[in-house]
Amino acid sequence: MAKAKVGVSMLYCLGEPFNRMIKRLGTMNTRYIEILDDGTHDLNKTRITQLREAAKSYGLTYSLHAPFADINIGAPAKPMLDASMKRLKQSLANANAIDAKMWVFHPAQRTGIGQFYPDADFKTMCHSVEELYKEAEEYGLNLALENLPNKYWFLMSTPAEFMRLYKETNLPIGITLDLGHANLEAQIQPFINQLADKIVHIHASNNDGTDDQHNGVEDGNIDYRQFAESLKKIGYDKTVVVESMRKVPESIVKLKELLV
Ligand SMILES: [Mn+2]
Repeated sequence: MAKAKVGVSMLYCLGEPFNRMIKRLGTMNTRYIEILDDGTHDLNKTRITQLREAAKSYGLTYSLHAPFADINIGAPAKPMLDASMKRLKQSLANANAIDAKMWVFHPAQRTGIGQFYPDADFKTMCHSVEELYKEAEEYGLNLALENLPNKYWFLMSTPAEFMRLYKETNLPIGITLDLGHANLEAQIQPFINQLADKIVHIHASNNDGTDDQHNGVEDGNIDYRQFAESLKKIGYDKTVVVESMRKVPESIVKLKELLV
């Protein structure tokens, strides 16, 4: 039977020096590691070499989370959109350089001037997705767009928006289902029921439904037992990445118990 793999995101280490994060990589109780290419952990040549060496020493498989701070693939101002795309393309090259099996990126965010340009953010996002898809394809790299909460002004919080993206771009782009984000919009089951064949990566954390708290998987109102049952039903055999900022080791153990 198909089984999911449990991985972990190094997001929770973003506040510590990159070199300390690197030292943790061989001790994570999983070989599936998501690296975050953002903030003070943005990748460069030296860091890419360090990551490649760690992968070799410990037999690691990486996914890379694209930068998201100040990035907007639906930005209405052209210079800002160009800057976002330039940085994202750099991150795609970084993903290729560390042999990442997956590159995860965020959708467009609404802005204070969006009301003057109805629907332009969605259309701009479609263009950006097409461009990134093309570039990823040249590297032979998988990419997956993440669902984000509408309550934080993001597009792509519901299955309907993903279906519209499929219709308008005609691209078979994968989905990173972020359970914490989906929980804020009561969309976990709708995504699994309606888009099971498109989900290629999962971010796991928990919250109380009010805010994206990134708690350990047992601390919040997402029922991970029920979620594990749903995943087994759809035969999900890809990675479920713990993206908690607290109780990370405990969350890895719990998910392995439920999924593997
Ligand atoms: Mn996420």
